[in-house]
Amino acid sequence: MKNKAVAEIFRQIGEILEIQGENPFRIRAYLRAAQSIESLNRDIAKLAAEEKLKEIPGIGKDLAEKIKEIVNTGKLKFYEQLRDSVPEGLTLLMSVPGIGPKSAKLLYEHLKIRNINDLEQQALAHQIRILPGFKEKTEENILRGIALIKKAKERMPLAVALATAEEFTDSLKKIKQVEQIEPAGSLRRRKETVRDIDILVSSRQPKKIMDTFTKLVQVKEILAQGPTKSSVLTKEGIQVDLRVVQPKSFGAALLYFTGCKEHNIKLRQMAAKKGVKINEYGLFKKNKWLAGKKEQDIYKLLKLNPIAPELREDQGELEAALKAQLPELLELTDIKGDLHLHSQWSDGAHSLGELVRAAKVKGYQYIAITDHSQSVRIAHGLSPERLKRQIAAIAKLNKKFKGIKILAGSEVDIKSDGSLDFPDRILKQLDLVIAAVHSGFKQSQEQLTQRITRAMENKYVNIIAHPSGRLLGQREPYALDMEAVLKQAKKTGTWMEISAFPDRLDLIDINCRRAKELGAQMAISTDSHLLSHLDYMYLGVSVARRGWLEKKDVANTLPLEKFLQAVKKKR
Ligand code: DGT
Ligand code: CA
Repeated sequence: MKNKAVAEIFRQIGEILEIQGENPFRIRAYLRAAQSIESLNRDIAKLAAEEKLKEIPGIGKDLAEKIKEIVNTGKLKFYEQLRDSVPEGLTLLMSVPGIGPKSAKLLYEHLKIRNINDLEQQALAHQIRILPGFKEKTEENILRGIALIKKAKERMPLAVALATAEEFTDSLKKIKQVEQIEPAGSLRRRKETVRDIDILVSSRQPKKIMDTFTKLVQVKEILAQGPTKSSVLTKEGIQVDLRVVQPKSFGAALLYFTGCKEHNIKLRQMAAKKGVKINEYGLFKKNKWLAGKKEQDIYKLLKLNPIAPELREDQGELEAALKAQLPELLELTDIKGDLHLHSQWSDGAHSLGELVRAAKVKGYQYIAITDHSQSVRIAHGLSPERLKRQIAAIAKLNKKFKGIKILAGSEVDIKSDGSLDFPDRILKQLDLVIAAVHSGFKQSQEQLTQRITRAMENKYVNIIAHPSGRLLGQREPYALDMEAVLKQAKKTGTWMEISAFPDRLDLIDINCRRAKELGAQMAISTDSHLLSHLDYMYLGVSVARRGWLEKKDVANTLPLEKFLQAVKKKR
């Protein structure tokens, strides 16, 4: 997929224009386009070929032409000329989260920084705080930005790993000697980021599998090739390990290579206490093989309830399995509606009707349209006047569409003092209200915590969206006393959103679990801006499962009537 490449070029154009002091609207157009292309889960080359580029939010005629040029020729003349007009070190500096064009320019002029390592050295040697306009704090921010870049290079987001793994498993399944195939490792545990992809195959002819694997079109480099284990790098630099085992050992190997390591160690100790031994080949008693074909067989002999891969993090799951106290985890099919959707009325790409039709295909009983509120100008937030018209439009749609309820909602901005972007007399007219922070991320922990907990006190606020504000690989969560926020969620009956959007996945798993312990409820939503984003729901469900959540912990598992009652409960 060329999506990343195109997004990167647009982002850099935006940043160079910023250094050159260009028109802010022009800059923003590029940055916004970059963002929506990056979060697209469709192949941009395909959209270009089908003349569908304009479906992407923020892509007009000019940008569509530029995308076509990149897709067809691999480069963009306009960008190359622009790039030649600024020194390389400068663009590099701007790629560090937290360094804007102005700071980049100053740093470049004073310190002649050429790469990230230079910058890190200078920050560690405290050479930045002595520059005019810089402070100790800037130095810390820069180091944090560098750490983020390094971390993002080491681990990919789950959605990327899943898509890559699927490409490989789809190709490998075509080999007739493959008996079973399953991705293992952190991917199978659905960890939010993944370092490398582990795929497990059972076959009686491993050599044949290995030969095909290392020659797949996705492979750029072979790191290791052996009779039962091979490692390759894809064109995107992702490492994929393939192991082939005998069918008799598939379950045992799957258990072993799913991990996590600490979970495995504890499981082995539990087995040892029962006088048996487990390894990647099976379960043995005095060297006699007793089980190994299926994971289930091994659990059964150990008198453990089967443990879902998402729970295997050594967080008490083995103890719970022994006592038959594992949670009955939420499933994707439990979700009855999506509660956070953007339409063309703000920064979404589609009309209300298109969203409803797509939600019906998903089998949802209800959805909430939650466009932005007036203060979020970049996203074309709705004024009270436009919101009123939208509510009327939704009422019409509810007459037109049967079998699905469309809730008129809003994603209301939480202002810096915790007040909301719309007064109560407007919120009152809505069926569902989501509140979220969109700016002022740098406030102190105390301010941010107060700001959000205050918003939760409002009786019309049903949900706090993407509560921590983090963006995987791009932005750390803002300072927040999450414990206080979760307690407030319980106290006020406000639901915490699990954003299923791939680079958000926010609340994170451990906070979901804590929220559940405190008796708070969650809502899982996609924050869709494109119809294809509706498909991300499964990612949110993965987070919930890793957080030990059950159906009862998630509000949008309720059937329509009960859900409508629950929404009104706070009022
Ligand atoms: P990652 O790749 O860092 O996102 O995380 P994992 O969990 O996929 O780790 P990886 O790829 O190093 O290894 C895959 C699985 O293999 C791991 O989850 C558990 C198992 N494993 C790896 N090394 C060991 C080990 O030293 N002891 C045991 N018991 N299991 C191991
Ligand atoms: Ca791995």
